[in-house]
Amino acid sequence: MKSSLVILYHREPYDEVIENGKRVYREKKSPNGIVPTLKSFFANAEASTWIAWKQVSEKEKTTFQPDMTYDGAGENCVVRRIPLTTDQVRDFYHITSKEAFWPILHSFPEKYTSDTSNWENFQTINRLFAEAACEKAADDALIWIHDYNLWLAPYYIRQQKPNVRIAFFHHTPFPAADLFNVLPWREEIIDSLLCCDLCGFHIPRYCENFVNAVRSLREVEVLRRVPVSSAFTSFGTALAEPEMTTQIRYGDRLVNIDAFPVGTNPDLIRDILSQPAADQHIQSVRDQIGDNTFIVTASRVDYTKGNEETLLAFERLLDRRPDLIGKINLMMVTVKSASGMRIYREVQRRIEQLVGRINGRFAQLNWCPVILSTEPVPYAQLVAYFKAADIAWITPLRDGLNLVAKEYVTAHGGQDGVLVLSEFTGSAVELPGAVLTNPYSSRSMDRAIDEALVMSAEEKATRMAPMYDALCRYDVQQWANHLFREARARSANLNESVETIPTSTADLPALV
Ligand code: GDG
Repeated sequence: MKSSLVILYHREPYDEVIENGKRVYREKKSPNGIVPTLKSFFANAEASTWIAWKQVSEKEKTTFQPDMTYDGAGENCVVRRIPLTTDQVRDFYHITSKEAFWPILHSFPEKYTSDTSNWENFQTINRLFAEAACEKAADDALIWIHDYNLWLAPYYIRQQKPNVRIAFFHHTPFPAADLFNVLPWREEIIDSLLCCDLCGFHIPRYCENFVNAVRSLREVEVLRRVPVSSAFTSFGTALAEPEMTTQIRYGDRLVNIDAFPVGTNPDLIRDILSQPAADQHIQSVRDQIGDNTFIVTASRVDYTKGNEETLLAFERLLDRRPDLIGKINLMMVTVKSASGMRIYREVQRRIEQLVGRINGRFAQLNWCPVILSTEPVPYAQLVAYFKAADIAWITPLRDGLNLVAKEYVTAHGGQDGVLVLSEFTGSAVELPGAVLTNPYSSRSMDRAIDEALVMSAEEKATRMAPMYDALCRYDVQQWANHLFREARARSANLNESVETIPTSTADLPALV
């Protein structure tokens, strides 16, 4: 049976573990993120395919069974694994994606190099994903592709399946056109994205950046521009946009562009916090730090995440405010990269060095100012830390969205807590009650943490309540629903859809 829904996502929808010498498939250890939501659509479709890559040895490749089903999804819900060798994964994921695309996407051109990239390998892997999608998809299926690693998949799919609906969601920022155009493969990437019916981004700024990049390279007609939804800040901060283009025509094709950020799962967070284990975690934090101010920050080890800037600001705070010595704790959970990439090792080394310096300068026998964890913390425990924390301090230099900021607000139920958030995260234009800060400016960073430390209980509630309400209304389920609703409304072919369709961002009232 052909699939009506095909999801292209780099990771498989389960954890694969070896138990007593046998391979078993388990629910993912981390219940957060978008996978559980995508999985519910995948499992509930009459027939669906989830396409991911899987690293195999040359020997395993010969006997590899690409298709599998798992308990909890119907027998017509198939996971297709694209077998990739260690070298293919390294070139695709750790080199081309992380040394060329990632720095450009996050506006770090000084860290960019294409010299090491293997573009042919990137093309091959994207083609393999596309071929698998075309083999599985019904002629009018919805094919939902995730992120820049699969930039070329729309092009290869469109060649073979002119009438499928292709929706692409970009999880990272889309940079300004003059940065994007540094990529030597810019035309192939843009030509591929122009094969989509719907290109989704977290926020209006990324849509605008995408359209500007398209217009610099191809002659397109802008069919529709709208004021941005009131869910987004439209002026006064780094990533604000007052208007956005939502539909363009390229040849005989209509491409819809839309901003719909990923949400959190408030039910899951509330459920975690209602368990006795959460109370125990929170109590244990309090037992250990007493009445001290507890600040939390969580991320992956990545130069984009601004952990060094947070640590430097914390060190300046302790220098400026001797009254805080012994009375404040910063917990930094920054999970080290599994890939062992050199650039991430350097970032981790620098973080560890700074933490060592701060603790070395200020620690006392019974007080350690910075608690660092580079190992992943179980999600339930992380949520308990969020709930226990007086302040979340999240200062990426660039971040597509930042779900941690949203999870912190959700964990506090709109009642208390302070979110200090970098203006250069996508969530900054969704969370106007945060204390916004510019991580490129020490003065701005210092001002923001000072403001957070003296904020009254009334002001905290006034800022947090509307953000919490918005996050509950527009959760991760709504994010996925939004895509399905919009993708269904779009037609693959201009001849079938001469009318321009009112854009979704103009009718996103649920977010407001
Ligand atoms: C990419 C984009 C965009 C963190 N530490 C631990 C842990 N986490 C969880 C958080 C959160 C998730 O991981 C991280 O999500 P973010 O959105 O903050 O960041 P990225 O991983 O960079 O995600 C980003 C996102 O895609 C979605 O489109 O927002 O901009 O870069 O859920 O809570 N989870 C566990 N242990 C930890 O130690 N279990």
